[in-house]
Amino acid sequence: YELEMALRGALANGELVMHYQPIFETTTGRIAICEALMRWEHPTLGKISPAEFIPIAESCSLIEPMTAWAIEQACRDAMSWDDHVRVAVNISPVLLKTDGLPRAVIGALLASGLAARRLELEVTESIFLEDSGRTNMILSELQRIGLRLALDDFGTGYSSLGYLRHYKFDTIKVDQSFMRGVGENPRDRAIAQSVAYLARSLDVETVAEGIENEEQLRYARETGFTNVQGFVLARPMPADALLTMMQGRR
Ligand code: G
Ligand code: G
Ligand code: MN
Ligand code: NA
Repeated sequence: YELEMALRGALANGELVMHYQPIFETTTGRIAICEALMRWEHPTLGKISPAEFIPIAESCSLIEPMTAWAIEQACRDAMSWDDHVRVAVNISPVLLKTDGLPRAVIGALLASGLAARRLELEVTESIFLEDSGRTNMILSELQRIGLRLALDDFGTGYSSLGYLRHYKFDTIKVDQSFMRGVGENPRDRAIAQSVAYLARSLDVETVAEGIENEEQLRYARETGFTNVQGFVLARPMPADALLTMMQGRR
C-alpha cells in the first residue's frame, strides 16, 4: 500500500523515466526497433524494477495513466531517431479490456507528430485468455490506426496457433528461455527454428529475445530471425545515451 501511494507520486513528480533497448536487424546489423522500458527512480528507495511496480499499478488503476505517459514519452523520444527506427511499448494485459488504449495512442501520435507505423505495441498471449470479443475489437482498432502489434514472450503462455490464424501480428518475439538452450538443448533449437519458419511463412517479423552470447547470436542469424535483442548486443539505456549510440553508428 505504501508503494502504491509512492507510485501515485512518482507519476506526478517525474520519477518515472523511459529507458530504451535497441533491437537489431539480423542481416544488416542496423537498429530496427527500440523497446521502451519503464524505470522508477525513487528519491530514497532508489531504483525499483518494473517487475515490482507494474503489478501494483495494474491492481490500482494507475496502469492507465502510466501507460498513456509511457506511450507519449516513447513517441516523443522516437521523433529524434532515424525514420526507419520504430519504438515498441509494453502494454499490460489489463489495458486490452478497457477502451482507453486507442485514445491514448491517438493522443500520443498527435502530440508528438510520430507516424503511426513507427509505433509498435507489445502484448502477451495472456490477453486472449478471456473476453475475446472486446480484446478483438481493441486490437483491430489499434491496427486500423496504423500502428504495429507484437506478440511478446511467445512460447511462455498458451501459444495457440489460433491467435496466429485470427490476428495479423506484425512481429513475434520468441521468449528468451528458448534462446538460453539453443547451445545444448536440441528441443529448444527445434522450437525456435519452427517458430521462425512459421512466422516467415506468414510474413510476420521475428525477434529472438535475450541474446546473451556469440553462440546464441550466431544461432539466431542462421535460423533466420529478422531481428535480435539481448545484453550481448545492447542493454536498456537512457534516451540520451541511445542518441549518442545512434550518432556513433552513422
Ligand atoms: O526492463 P525489465 O527487464 O526490468 O522489465 C521487467 C518486466 O517489466 C518486463 O516483463 C517488461 O516487459 C515489463 N515492463 C517494462 N516496462 C514496462 C512498461 O512500460 N509497461 C508494462 N506494462 N510493462 C513494462
Ligand atoms: O517481458 P519483456 O520481454 O518485455 O521483458 C523485457 C526485458 O528483458 C527488458 O526489460 C530487459 O531488461 C530484459 N532483457 C533484455 N535482453 C536481455 C538479455 O539478454 N538477458 C536477460 N536476462 N534479460 C534481457
Ligand atoms: Mn517486451
Ligand atoms: Na519479451
